[in-house]
Order: sequence, then structure tokens, then C-alpha cells
Amino acid sequence: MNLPKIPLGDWVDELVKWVTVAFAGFFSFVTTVIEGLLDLVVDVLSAGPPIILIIVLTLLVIYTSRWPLGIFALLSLLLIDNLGYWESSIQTIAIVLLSGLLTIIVGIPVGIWCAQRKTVHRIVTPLLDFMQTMPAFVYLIPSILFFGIGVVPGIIASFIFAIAPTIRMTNLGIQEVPKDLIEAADAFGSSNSQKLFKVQLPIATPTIMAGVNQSIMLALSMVVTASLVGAPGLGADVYRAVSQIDVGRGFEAGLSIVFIAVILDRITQNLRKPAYETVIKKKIVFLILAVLVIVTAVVTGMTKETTKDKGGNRIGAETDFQIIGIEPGAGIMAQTHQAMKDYQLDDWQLQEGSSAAMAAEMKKAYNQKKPIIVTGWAPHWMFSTYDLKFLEDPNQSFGEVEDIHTIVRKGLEQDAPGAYTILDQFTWKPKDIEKMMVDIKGGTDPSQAADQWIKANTDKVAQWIKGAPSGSGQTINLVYVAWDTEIASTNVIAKVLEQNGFKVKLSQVEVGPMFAGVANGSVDGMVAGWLPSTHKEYYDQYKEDFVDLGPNLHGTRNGLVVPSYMDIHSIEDLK
Ligand code: PBE
Repeated sequence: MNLPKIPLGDWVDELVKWVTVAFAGFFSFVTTVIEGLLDLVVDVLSAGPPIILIIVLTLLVIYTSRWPLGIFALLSLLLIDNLGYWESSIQTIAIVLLSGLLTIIVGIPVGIWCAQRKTVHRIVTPLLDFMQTMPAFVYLIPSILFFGIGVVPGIIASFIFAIAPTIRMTNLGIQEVPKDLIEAADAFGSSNSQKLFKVQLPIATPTIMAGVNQSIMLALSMVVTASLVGAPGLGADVYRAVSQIDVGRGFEAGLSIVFIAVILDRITQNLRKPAYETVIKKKIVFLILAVLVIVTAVVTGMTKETTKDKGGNRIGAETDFQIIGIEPGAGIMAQTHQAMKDYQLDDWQLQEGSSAAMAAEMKKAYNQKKPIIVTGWAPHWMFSTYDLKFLEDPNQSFGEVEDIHTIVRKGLEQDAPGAYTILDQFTWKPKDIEKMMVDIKGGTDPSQAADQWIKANTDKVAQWIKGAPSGSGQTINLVYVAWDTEIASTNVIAKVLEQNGFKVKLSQVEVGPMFAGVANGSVDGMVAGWLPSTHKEYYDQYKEDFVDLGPNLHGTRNGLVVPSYMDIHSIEDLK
């Protein structure tokens, strides 16, 4: 059938664009509120030394779930602290508590409403199905545009993903209240609200609590996903470990998540019927807890006002002392950390996320002429789309002008000499790759953009394939990271290989896995090694195990990038 493609994606794009602008005020309000709340929760949780919270949590676990589990909680929390994941854990607990709280505030009323009105139920059920089945990643995309990079889009996405069980179980719990009880309540002439609060809700509580428990667990399962857009905590530790293939750290952070999951799960599961309820009344425990929380909140709130002032850097005040970064494993992230040391930017924070999220932030700030600092590199389409500048780097923390190298696995030369030769001869100029990046940015599919570029540059391509025996349909596996530069280069070289008798499989991975994959021979090659400095660590780690075919492009640059309208010139100005 030759029907034109329905522009569903374009419509969604347009809608999101419209919503972003129309509700800008509302979104920034929500962002401020959620960030403020989260700060408060984090401050309260980290008010004293870790041991205090460890003891409080342990006591809570003992109270709800008996002492053997309490011992487990104590040991696992001490281990988390010992391994150095305490701060991350607090971030994670705070994020989960906050999304949990939001699901309760919104979910229970909606669930009650569903139970009371058939029509509402009929509308909400398919919506919930949709929300739960749509991959949670997808919510992150508009969330970044609405709420910016950081913890807020993560919380919102977790909330959407996690709310379904609370609504469903509240509805179910109320539906399941025996008919005769309702009739009895009616017979005694109770009003609707009396019926709800005195009969239905109390009977439905176990079911509702089961729903809340599931929601909290789902929110916890989102922490790694949320870290892709910059949410801090254990999820970010896991993501960093993946990005740098650091098995040990990944395991430690993962284990911490498991411990926290068990503790939160048991507390919420048994909260309704605590194991030692006969010893101390539930009300008293809640009261103590509430007083404790409120007192700490007030005290930290008062002391914070005085410590909050971070010194007088003007740009810092405008940008909240944030530098918007990209994938945690990227070389430029390590360089930025180095720069922050070299220039003593102690007040500043480098936000982790992804290249796409960074670009989205830049777009948002640029359209509103707001100040923003990102980790940036050239060649990049951003420089032709926006008016941007690199901050001067007198200390050379970001190294000099660099090359991008092609790196292949050992043995490729024997196994696929044609592909090897083509990869070896592949070389082009910054303006070539820029042209392609702009096309891709403008909406052209990367493989189509590659086609167009190849058609327009036959002479260059002829140089690459000179003397290369054509393939006989062997598959060549190429890996790349979703940086705009590498999306362009990888697609071009893939097309050229395909035109010369190879089948090409492209896999998008994180930085560490990209180097490791070529080194252990599980993939054939990549064209994305930024050297000598950006990827030095990865290069040095694996250099014995792969073949470096040298530069395919000369003249790249990394650094901190700001819009030209910002009145700042050098990284030194951030001090
Ligand atoms: N980059 C683009 C990468 C290399 C390619 C500068 C973001 C990095 O920092 O690792």
C-alpha cells in the first residue's frame, strides 16, 4: 500500500511544543515546588550523621516487621554507608518518598472517584493501561522539555509510571466492601461521606496499602531510568557504572538499591499491622515520627538560610551553579571535573544526563534568552543553529584540538579485508560532518542524510573505497554512542560499507561498552575515538586489544559552551 505516512510523531511534537510554551509558568511553578520539597526531604534525612537515620530506620523496621528483619536493615544500611553510597541512597529514598507521596495524594482520590462513578472508571482504566505499558523512557522526553533536566522530570516520570496500582487497588478495595455493610450503613441513614470514611475506606485499607506499596516499588524501579535525565542518587551511580563499564561499582550501587527496596517494601507492607503493635500503639509511633520530622525540618530550615549563600558569582547565581553535562562516561565529563578543580569552581555542580537532554536544555534556555552553561563540542549542529561560544580555557583543562580515530577489532583485516580497507581510508573534514549533522537535526533520517551526503561527495567516497575488495554479504558490526557527531559519522561509513557488499549492523551503546566491545572482539569497529585526550582513559585501558586505524577527522574541540548573549568569556569568570 502506498499511503503516505500519518505524521503522528509530528503532531505529538507540535502538541508538546505548544504545551511547553503555553504552560511555561505552570511548569516552572511545579519545578520549583518539587525541587523545594525534595531539598527539604533530603535535608531532613541527612540532618544528623548517617548513624541517626540508620537507627531510626532500623527501629521502624523492627517495629513493623520484627527484629530479625531489623538486624538485616541495620547491617545493610551500615554496609551502604561503608561502601560510600549513603548520600546517593538518601537522594534515592527522598525521590521515592516524594513520588510515593504524590501517587498517594493523587491516586487515592482518583481511585475513590472510580469506585463511585462507572463512567470515570471506564475512562480511567484504559488510560492507566496506556500509562503502564508505554515504556517509561518515553515520558522522560516531554518531561525534560517541560521541567528541564534534573530530578523533577525523573520524579514526574516515576509518578506517571507508578500511580496505576494505587488507583486500581483503591478502586478495587472499595468495590469489594461487602454489600450488606453498605446497606446497613444506608439503613442507619449515614451520609455519603460518612459511608466513605467510616465504612468503605477502613475496610478497603489493606487493599489500598497493597497498592501504595506496589506504587512505591515501581517508583524505586524507575530510579535508574530517571538518572538518564539527570536525577541524582543510586540510579545515577548505576548509570555511571554502565557508561564506564565499572562492574564493581555497578554491583555496589545495585546492591544498595536492593537493600533499600527490601527495607521500604517491608515498612510499607507492614505499616498497617505492625508486628509490635501490642507493645507500643501505632498512633504513638507515628506521633513520635511526625514530631521528629517536623522538628528536624524546622531546625534544618533555619540553619539553612544562613549557609545557603554560595558566594557572589553573578553567573553562578543566574544558573544555579549548574553546568549541564552529558552521559556520565563521556570524556568531556571527566575533563569538566578536571576543569572544576583547575579553576577551583567548588560551588559548581556538573549535572549528568545525556547529549539529547543537554541539547533540549540548551534549546529551552536559548528560546527564552536565559543563561545556561553546557559541556559542548565542535563540530556540532548547535553552533550553526544557535549563536554560541566556547568559554576560554587558559589552563587547557579541555586539552587541545583533537582527532577522531577509527578503531577496529583485531582480526578484522583477515576476516573482512574490504571493510578493513574502507574503514582505514575513511577520512573527512569538520564541515562535511557538520553538513550532515544539520540535516539530521532538521529532521532528515540519519541513514537518509548519509545517502544524500554520499551522493554529493562521490569523489571523497571514491578515495575511501579505493582498492578495497567488495564484500560478499558479511555482516560488519559497528558501535557508536548517541552523540550527534557519531550518529552522523557512523551512518555515513555504514552506508559506504553497505554499498560495497557488506551488511552493516549498528548498535548504540555507552562509551565504556563501545571501547570494551571492540577490544573483546564482540563488535568489528567504531569511528568514535576522540584522541589524544578525551578518551585517553578508555584508550589506555584497552589499547593492547584493538587496532587503531588513525584519525578519520581532524579539528575537534571540547569545552564549556554558552550562548553569545551571555556576558562571560572565560571559565575563570565562573570562580
Ligand atoms: N563528546 C563527543 C564525546 C566524544 C564525542 C565530546 C561528547 C566525549 O566527551 O566523550
